[in-house]
Amino acid sequence: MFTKAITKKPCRALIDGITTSMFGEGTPDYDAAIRQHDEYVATLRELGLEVTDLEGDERYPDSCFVEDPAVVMAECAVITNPATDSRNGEKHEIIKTIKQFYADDQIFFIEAPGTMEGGDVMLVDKHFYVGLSDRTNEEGAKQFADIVGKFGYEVTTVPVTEGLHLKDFVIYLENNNMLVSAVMNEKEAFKDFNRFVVDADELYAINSMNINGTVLVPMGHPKTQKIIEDLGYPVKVMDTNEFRKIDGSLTCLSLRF
Ligand code: CIR
Repeated sequence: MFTKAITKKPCRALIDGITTSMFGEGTPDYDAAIRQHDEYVATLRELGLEVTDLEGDERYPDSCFVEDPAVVMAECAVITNPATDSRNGEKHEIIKTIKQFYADDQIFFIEAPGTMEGGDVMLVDKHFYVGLSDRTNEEGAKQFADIVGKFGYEVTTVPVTEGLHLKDFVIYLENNNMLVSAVMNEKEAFKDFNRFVVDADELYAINSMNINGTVLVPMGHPKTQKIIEDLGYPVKVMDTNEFRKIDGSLTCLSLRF
């Protein structure tokens, strides 16, 4: 069960967020992004989480995507080392909030030349799957494995070849169920899971998010929504369209623990 989340409001500089346009074209609208973010925070609260919603930070256009500068779990928090210049400083900000929830000896760091972003980190029980991507390198994954290994977690690395982060292409829904892209469906690492392949025209909906049994699904993906509903999960449809324009999806907007 998740009891807490950290979120951060979008800033006006969001329009300068990094994008590959892999999921959508255009420039985010700040006011619409604020409304969508407010709804996201309200939904987490409705689902029982105590949410610390931080103020926007104009120095970092992508800083609402708090999932990337830290990875949190019951025993510890890992401050990552975001790979891009415009995002790297986010780690110095998020640690201030992490320190409200974790003691100094529970906080660890990925150090250069290691890079990592939380969007590449997926937890299944006591097993982390870490995407090797443009944002997370082998050295980052190795440092992460050394840190979390002390707490009994296993780590398996998975190459990310289709776009930004691992969790854009595979997500764990609990109960051994996973949403996967056709590419992730072929990975040995995921062979023992019940895998549900999401159609290419709905790839963005792979990044759905199970919060204490309810699955948040991005608006406009009826086939994926049906897969999730047919599995028996209550679904809450979320509008994330402004974040989607800069490669942002549901999990990236929070740290959950
Ligand atoms: C970036 O390129 O870093 C942002 N525009 C999007 C980050 C999305 N993060 C995530 O999925 N964890």
